[in-house]
Amino acid sequence: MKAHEIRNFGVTGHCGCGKTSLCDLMLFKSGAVDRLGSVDQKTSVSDYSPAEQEKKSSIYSTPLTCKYKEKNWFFIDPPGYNEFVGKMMCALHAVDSTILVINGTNGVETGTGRGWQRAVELNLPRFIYVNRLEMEGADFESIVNQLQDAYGKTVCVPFTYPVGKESSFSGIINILREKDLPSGLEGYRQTLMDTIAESDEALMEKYLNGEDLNDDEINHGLKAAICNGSLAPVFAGSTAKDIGVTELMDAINMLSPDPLERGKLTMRDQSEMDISESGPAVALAFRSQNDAFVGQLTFFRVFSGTFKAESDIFNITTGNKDHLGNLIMMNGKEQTIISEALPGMIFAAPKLKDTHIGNTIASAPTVKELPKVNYPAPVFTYAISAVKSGDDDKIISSLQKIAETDTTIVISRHEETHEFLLSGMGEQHLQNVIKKLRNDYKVEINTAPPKIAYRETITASGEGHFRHKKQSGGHGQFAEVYLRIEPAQTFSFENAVVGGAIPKNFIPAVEKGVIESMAKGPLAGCKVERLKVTVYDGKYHDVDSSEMAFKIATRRAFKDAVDKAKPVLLEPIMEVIIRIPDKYMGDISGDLNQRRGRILGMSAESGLQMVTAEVPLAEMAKYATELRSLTQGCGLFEMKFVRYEQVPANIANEIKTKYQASQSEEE
Ligand SMILES: Nc1nc2c(ncn2[C@@H]2O[C@H](COP(=O)(O)OP(=O)(O)O)[C@@H](O)[C@H]2O)c(=O)[nH]1
Ligand SMILES: [Mg+2]
Repeated sequence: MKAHEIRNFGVTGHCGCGKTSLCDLMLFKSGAVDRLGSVDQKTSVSDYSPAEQEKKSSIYSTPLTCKYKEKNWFFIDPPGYNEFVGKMMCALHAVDSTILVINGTNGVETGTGRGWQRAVELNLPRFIYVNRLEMEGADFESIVNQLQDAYGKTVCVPFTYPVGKESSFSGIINILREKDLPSGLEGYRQTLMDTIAESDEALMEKYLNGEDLNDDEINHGLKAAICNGSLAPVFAGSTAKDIGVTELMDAINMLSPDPLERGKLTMRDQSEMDISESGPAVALAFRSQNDAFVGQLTFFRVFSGTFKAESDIFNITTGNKDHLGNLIMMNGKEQTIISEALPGMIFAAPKLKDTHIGNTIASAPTVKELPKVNYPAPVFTYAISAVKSGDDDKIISSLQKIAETDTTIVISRHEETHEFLLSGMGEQHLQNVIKKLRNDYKVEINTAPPKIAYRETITASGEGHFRHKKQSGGHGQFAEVYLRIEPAQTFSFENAVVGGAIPKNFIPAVEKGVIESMAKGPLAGCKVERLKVTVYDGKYHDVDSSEMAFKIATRRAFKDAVDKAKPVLLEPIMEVIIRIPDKYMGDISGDLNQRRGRILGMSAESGLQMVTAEVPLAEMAKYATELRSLTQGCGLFEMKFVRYEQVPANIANEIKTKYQASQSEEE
């Protein structure tokens, strides 16, 4: 095998558009398998795991391989569901181009927009395959219009065109090669020829002189345009009827880049590295798997150089050494042992000690790290606890194991609420994690909505006073403190005591008392912030005063001051970005209103509507699930914290009442 004979691509698109079926058909047509796999009959080469067969849909990014007309293909079939978006993003870091599959009856969907956008961000050439055209209601022309509106009129141009429609869809016309092109399609040929000419000056000159371009020139121009993103050729087809797929496969061979044609690699530190078969070897770990069936496997994409079996490697990301034993070429669950892995190849390595998803491995320690793999931030969180006490450590270590194979799972402990949090891409995503904990790790957890980390502050100045005096047996306790508090941007503490009313050595105790009080505010037991505290007077007693006495007096004086300073509750406000098909706009904005949200802007992006809004976190707890049902699974969202804002009075009162009730219960 030679690197320039390798083609490496990922298949993307909305779930259910037919990605996996296309992969199965391509494997069959290439002769890699002698029976056509089927998602529906649970015989798919790609969706081979029991969980995928049960679901009849992809859960993992499956590496596949075949030889098609002299080219060795390595391709990845990632899952399309929102909750698996992290896996799709990792997979796209491992490929050289993409096939974006579109459901011919549905057109551009959120999964389409996301696949397109990720490919653009990663500079991946895009081939578009409009599938299911034999179905009733499928309309190629209107999908082309949609694509052109969304991604550019001269970018998404039909390369093949359907003959017949719906049940009479019987074949395709090749726009560039067809001798008697129907007159309505002339415009597409013209656009393609213009694009080809624009890709290269010599071609442009010839073209403008009215000379015909030969096949090599046409292919050269097409490939250049596809590689620089100015053309995303659109293919018409039906996987079910095996129409249009051969043309797509031939185009992959002829028009997609080989692994040496990426130019230079731009590394994480922006330095550049030449790609070659013979230089230092570098690869990215894009998936890891540790399940009962195959044990631990890490999947890599080689970017440059050649990795050998039984060789030492350097994990550039962690700085540790590791060792490659067997190199395995994967085709679904089929494993073939290989002796070396070239640029463009995808291979798996068993039992690596210390190499995780996103890590860069290399044959030499001086190789730089590959660009960072960006994962989406989690959007759904449970507060978790062990069902059986004593299981805590086991739960954490099991979750860490699971998170190693799924980068969108995050385990954390909240600093303010002290809860253990399990975060992911949606309720179903986390339910799957819990199922895995139960079945594979034999531990059970309770889940609850996470507490909101409210905060408290004051809106006016206030003074507080407390005299702590206690006579208990021997010597007593005595301290008296006067505090002034006022709103400020950040916290500060000032000592304004004159004449030694409180001796200097007790001032630190006063400050400590203030800081301790601020950890648990009087309104709802939350962190208090944004205020300046001044101690300006007090009294002490030679024998009975102590640090403890001053801390106690300070706490009570602080509460007294806060009560008088018009205290309010603050809540975290999130910036929320929602991507939905146009038709859900009305429902989504109405729903945001109900959540006390403020819409900041709307715009079209990658064929979808993008809504930017600010919404209190308290209203977003179940949004992942609710957006799903509002949009029939089509909506996507992401959110990040922006700032704290005052909680409206009616809601603040509810929170305070609840807190006071829980306090009196405790007492
Ligand atoms: N009618 C029809 N169904 C198809 C076609 N391609 C795939 N399907 C069906 O669409 C469903 C989803 O296909 P799958 O390949 O799992 O989609 P994925 O989620 O994109 O991987 C399955 O039931 C397939 O049999 C097609 O060309 N025509
Ligand atoms: Mg699939």
